[in-house]
Amino acid sequence: MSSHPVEFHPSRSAVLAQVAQAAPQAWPLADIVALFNLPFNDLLFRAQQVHRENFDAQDIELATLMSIKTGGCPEDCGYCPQAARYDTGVVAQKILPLDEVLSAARMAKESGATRFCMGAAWREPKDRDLEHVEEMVREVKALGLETCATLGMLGEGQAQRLKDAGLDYYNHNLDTSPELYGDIITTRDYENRLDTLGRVRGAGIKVCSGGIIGMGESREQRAGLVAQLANMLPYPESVPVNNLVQVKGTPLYGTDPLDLFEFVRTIAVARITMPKARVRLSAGRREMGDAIQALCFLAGANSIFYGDKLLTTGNPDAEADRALLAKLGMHTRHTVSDARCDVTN
Ligand code: SAM
Ligand code: DTB
Ligand code: SF4
Repeated sequence: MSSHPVEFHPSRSAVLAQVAQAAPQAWPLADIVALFNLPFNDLLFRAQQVHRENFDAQDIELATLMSIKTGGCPEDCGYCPQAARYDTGVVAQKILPLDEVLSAARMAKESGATRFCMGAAWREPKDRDLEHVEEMVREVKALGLETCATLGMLGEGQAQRLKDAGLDYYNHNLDTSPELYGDIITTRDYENRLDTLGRVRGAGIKVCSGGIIGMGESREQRAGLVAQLANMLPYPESVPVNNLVQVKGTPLYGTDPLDLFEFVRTIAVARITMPKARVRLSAGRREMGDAIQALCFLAGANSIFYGDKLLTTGNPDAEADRALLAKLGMHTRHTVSDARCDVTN
């Protein structure tokens, strides 16, 4: 037993913050802001160079997303149609039965997806809920798909249970810069997010973490989000960049839409600062059109959500995506292993 009284033990996040202060940052904020400020063509050229040094430039990962538990969430995330407190028309549902999830996973695999992401509108999973998710992970993995889950905050031991079930990735977004976080979400804080990411890492699950842009943040705040991600040791293996999908009834509905060149810049900066990560062109593709998506691929995005629905909002049809990728000469992986995706920074 420890000889120290419990209250003298610094929290995991306090220790991580001290380590972060002591260690030189891989990417000081000013350097990230300077990348954002480059002329557009210079920024894209640099991003494409970094991309080609680390990936096959034509390779794209297709991940299918499924909402395994929709709506009724107690949190107050200002962007989210699934928060119970906003009147968005999303109908709350219980966790889906295993067979429904498995038939969707089989269909996803048949249409070319290599990764299956299961999302739940929870603040955190109860241990009983986790048993269902563990079963889903085991069975989806047995189909030969990579598995990813996003279930909210994880408590002690929960990440390990998911790892033991065969979970490859856990998605848990930082969503925005630390300065803006409290304006968007009040029911939890940044430290809670970092603590869960620490547990995921500690259990040996690959980290999928990114955020949403277009929430009224400044360019410096976008750089602040990238700085948080890029300075993690190691940085996430997978970085979703979502453009806010504005849903009527949420507090962020009506926010001035982001200039989409700024979205492309954010992808490019993520690629340069996290060279081996899968940078995921995530929510908001339906509103982008083919040309902006092609620029995102040029900027280094190499993963998309594939299938006509995200969690509760729309996504381009699979057929439209196949046509776009064919037009651009891009191809998908048909194996689940990709050694170069492993982050060893
Ligand atoms: N409840 C869990 C959580 O918050 O971590 C998991 C599900 S939550 C819906 C997963 C992510 O979806 C959020 O972190 C956020 O980045 C993204 N998201 C939610 N609503 C969005 C919207 N309207 N536009 C873009 N991204 C959104
Ligand atoms: C992520 O970063 N984006 C996805 C996935 N991770 C779970 C979710 C996007 C949700 C968009 C709003 C909706 O469809 O409800
Ligand atoms: Fe709940 Fe996640 Fe939506 Fe926030 S983002 S309201 S935690 S489902």
